[in-house]
Amino acid sequence: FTVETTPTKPIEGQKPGTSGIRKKTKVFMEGTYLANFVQSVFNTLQEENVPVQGGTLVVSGDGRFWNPEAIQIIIKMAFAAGVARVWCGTNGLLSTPATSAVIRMRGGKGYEPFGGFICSASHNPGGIDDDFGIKYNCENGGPAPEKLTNKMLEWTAKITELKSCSKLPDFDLSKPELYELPGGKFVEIFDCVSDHLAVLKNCFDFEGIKKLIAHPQFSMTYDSMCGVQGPYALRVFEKELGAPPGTCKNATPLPDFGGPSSAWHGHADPNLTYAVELVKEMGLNKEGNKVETGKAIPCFGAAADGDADRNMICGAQFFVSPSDSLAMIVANADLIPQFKSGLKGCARSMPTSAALDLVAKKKNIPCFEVPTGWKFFGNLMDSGTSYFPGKETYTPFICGEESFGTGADHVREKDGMWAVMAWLQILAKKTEAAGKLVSVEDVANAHWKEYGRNYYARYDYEGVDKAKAEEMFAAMEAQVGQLVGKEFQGGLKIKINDMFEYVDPVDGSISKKQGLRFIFEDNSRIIFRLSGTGVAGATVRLYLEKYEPPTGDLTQHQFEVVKPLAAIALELSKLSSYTGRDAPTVIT
Ligand code: VG1
Ligand code: CO
Repeated sequence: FTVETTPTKPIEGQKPGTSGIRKKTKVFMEGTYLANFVQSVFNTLQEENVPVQGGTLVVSGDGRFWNPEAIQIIIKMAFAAGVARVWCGTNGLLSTPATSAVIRMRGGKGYEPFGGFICSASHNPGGIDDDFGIKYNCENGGPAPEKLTNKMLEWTAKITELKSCSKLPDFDLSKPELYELPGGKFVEIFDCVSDHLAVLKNCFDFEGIKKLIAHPQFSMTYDSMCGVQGPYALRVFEKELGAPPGTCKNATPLPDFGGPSSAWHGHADPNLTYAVELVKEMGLNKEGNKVETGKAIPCFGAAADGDADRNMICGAQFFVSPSDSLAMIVANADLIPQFKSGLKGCARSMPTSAALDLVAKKKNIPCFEVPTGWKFFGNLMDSGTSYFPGKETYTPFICGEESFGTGADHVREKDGMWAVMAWLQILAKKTEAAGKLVSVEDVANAHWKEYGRNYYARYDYEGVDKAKAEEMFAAMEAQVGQLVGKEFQGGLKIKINDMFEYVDPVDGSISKKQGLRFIFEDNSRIIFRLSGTGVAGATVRLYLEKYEPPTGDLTQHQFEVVKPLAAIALELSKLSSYTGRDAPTVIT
């Protein structure tokens, strides 16, 4: 087969954001939009001496609209770039954490992949009128770091030609198969679940969790929200762990994640606002308040987003905030076999609550604070760690974000399934030790009694005018430092007011302007950031946190507790006058 070269011109705005590039699907479908970006990635890799020639590349996605077409385009471009083997999950499906597992672990046959493309806009809605996206992950299985994504952006601005083996026929991705092409090239389609499952089996005691699931008083529900998690959930929960049929809801991946007619309007984003079916089944409403359902409420409930790297954890009529979930998993890490040699460190994104820091301090392990986005955890996890069972270099590490992302160094992505298994493992061990069923709420209450509670909420102002939002941030930035010492209602006094900047402790790279912080003397925090995953206008994120010590009132409503802070935040930012908004679009 031959390589066709066609001229092209740079397309503006192909800047990778917090996690890959995301645009309206129709933008991706137009002309050579996708091809321009993919070629820019290959050009970057070649410049960086990544062994693309003769190498192995993973190409899959979360099953959203236009995934199959995009995958065929990428395969043909990959061969033109010199790739020898392309690996795809069945039906072109691989969850984001599974892609990471495949890149890291499937290479045992002498074909270590140099990286992978994930066709996904993650928690953004999918469909012809919604969002599409693409992320590139490196040979460690993690998202490309900023120094690489910056080079990709440079290439998108100077690209002149595209290379593709466009005469090749499309490949049938529907079942496991090895296609051999002339010139020693291969396309291999393999079961999308097994590699990730094998990794999870190294992390957890499946037999112990099985016993919990079989406990006569235990019941659970899991909502894949029509994202890519469906096949993984069915296999892990219903097949491996013996949960009854029907435990997994919305477990067939759909190109529009259920679309406008679904209860979550095709927005497969597991939180109190969008995970409508789960929230209802767990006897809650979108404020996290208890609601009577007239039905038996499961003991445990969880959900995943479109590409299954996010998780939401609930007990019966009980919501666990993601920052708390992270801290609670770390606090109980000794119950998880993965950490049997001891947890060596942990990390959180800057806006994530400091609940984790309290646990790390008590356990005497290092706790890192990185900018928002999983790519910043990679270097920390790679420094002195490698997860290949049987090798001593394994140095376990747990990371998480307030945005429903939790994971560890078994892969280099946040992992929705891992977080759920971690909770089930903790409940299983505690139940075994107590001789009676221990609930999610029991674990949370015990945690708060020991460490105190970091009441937390995030307000999102979606689709605001970008120029206005930038003006608002510029005004706050201009004032940085001047507000220290200023006192607000309730005696709250500003201790630190800065723009968060991160120096990577491993490679020294610097990331500036990662969010405005107002930290008060009692360690309450107000943080402002602009989202880097949206496709229309700008999204302002406002993060609010107030700490209550173990001796204080631990039973209040998290959204109520932070309201006075929200009032101060609006005063500090003049958000209403800049954006014209008097209420957030989503509170999580
Ligand atoms: C958001 C979250 C961030 C997360 C990112 C990708 O980014 O805040 O914590 O890592 O989404 O998640 P931003 O820039 O919009 O705040 V996913 O599941 O969409 O890959
Ligand atoms: Co995601």
